[in-house]
Amino acid sequence: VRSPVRIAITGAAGQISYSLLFRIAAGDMLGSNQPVILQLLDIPAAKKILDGVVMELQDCAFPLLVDIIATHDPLAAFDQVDIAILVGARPRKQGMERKDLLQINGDIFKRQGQALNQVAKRDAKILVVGNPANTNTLITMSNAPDLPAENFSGMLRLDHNRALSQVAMKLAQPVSSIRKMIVWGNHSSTQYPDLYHAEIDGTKVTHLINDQAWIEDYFIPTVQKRGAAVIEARGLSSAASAANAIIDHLHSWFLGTRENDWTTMGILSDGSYAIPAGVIYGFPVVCTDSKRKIVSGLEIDSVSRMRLTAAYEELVQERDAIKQLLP
Ligand code: NAX
Repeated sequence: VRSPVRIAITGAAGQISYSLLFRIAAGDMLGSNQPVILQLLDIPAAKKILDGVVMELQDCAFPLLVDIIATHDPLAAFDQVDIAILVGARPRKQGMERKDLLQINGDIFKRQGQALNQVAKRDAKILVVGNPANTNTLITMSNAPDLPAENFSGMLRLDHNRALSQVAMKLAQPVSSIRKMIVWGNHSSTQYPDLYHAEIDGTKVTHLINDQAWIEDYFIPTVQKRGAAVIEARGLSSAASAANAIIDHLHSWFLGTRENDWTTMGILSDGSYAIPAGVIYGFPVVCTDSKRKIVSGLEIDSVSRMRLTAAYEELVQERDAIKQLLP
């Protein structure tokens, strides 16, 4: 029997977690032979709800769920963790500027980065979901200097999955037939869902679609604005699909991407594709043996280049706005 993996989840009383925790405990993320310990963090004001979530986890009698810890102390939640999924953040309230949100949430991720640095396993892998996800990843990573930078990522998998589904519906093909999708840049409306490398059975998806207007006027904006469309329809932001993307992101990271394919992760830029080092940026990555590598050598045409640059510039602005949170 394998020893259990310790997984911290922050914002554990929130709506994404309500779709996430049960799937992790059921084995969807790390496989049906991998026991898990859930270390759940939320703020004191959410204690009663968190207690209820713990009751429901207990009531599922999941064979893989070895233990549950529920706490409002980051040092207890991150103690000896192998994986930390940082979901918890303050939602944007009416009248709040994006800048205010950056500051309030940035401070949460600064403190959580420091706590991870103190008590997480030295090879822990950290996924940041709370918005603005890319910049929060940078803040967390920068405040955890003893943990390797390559073990941090921001989530763009929901955007990646949204892009796959739009193409699958357009071509009436199974989602699994589509390979080599990319969503470059920021988890925001400047993201660039890039179809120009995507293939089905070795044929370029752009040839199969053969409709430039659909790509420019429908596909790209639909994927970019999907989060807002879900809020408009549901009155709440994406939750089950976000939880599913978390499962997919970590599944790919730990169990590998499939052959002749890749996925999108927000990772620290290293100069690849002429994106200067020092921001968390969506890149195509291949994962093997729990390590990831940016796919190299893809051609970027001039129109795509403008979109890549726009996303980079937004990330630099976000970084400038929170630079006092970076040590
Ligand atoms: P909810 O408001 O339902 O839940 C957030 C939870 O975090 C609450 O229980 C709250 O008490 C808790 N929390 C607040 N401050 C905390 C702290 N300092 N430590 C621990 N917990 C804390 O939000 P939910 O819908 O679950 O969304 C969570 C975050 O994910 C938001 O920031 C949201 O914007 C972001 N998203 C990111 C996505 C991505 O693709 N990267 C997509 C979905 C989602 O919009």
